[in-house]
Amino acid sequence: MKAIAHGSARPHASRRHPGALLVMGVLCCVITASSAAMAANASASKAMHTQQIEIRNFAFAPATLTVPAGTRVVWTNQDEEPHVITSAGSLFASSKGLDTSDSYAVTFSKPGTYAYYCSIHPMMVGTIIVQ
Ligand SMILES: [Cu+2]
Repeated sequence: MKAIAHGSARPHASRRHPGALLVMGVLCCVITASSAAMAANASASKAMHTQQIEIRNFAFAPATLTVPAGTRVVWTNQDEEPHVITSAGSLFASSKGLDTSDSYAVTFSKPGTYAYYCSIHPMMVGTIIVQ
């Protein structure tokens, strides 16, 4: 019993120890958090390289899309009608006729303004601004 009572003087010593462990734990958390943040950044920049454009109700959404150079733009037709992505001025290759749920992808590596339209429904227009 006396030994346990004597041990009550120890909490000072044993307190320091958990403190050191806590510092190590915090450092460990900081390192883990920063590598998690780096991983998140990596996936965010990867996601930035693909942008989706929906074709719905005879319109492109968004109609105007601004992207950094190197971005892959993917059009997906959500309409029952077929659509054809056609570059105004033939700056990029035209798609084939896109049926429902079909996609067409173009990677824009050079900065510029790329107007396009649907060759079946020429009133459907869109613009991609590559920076
Ligand atoms: Cu169309």
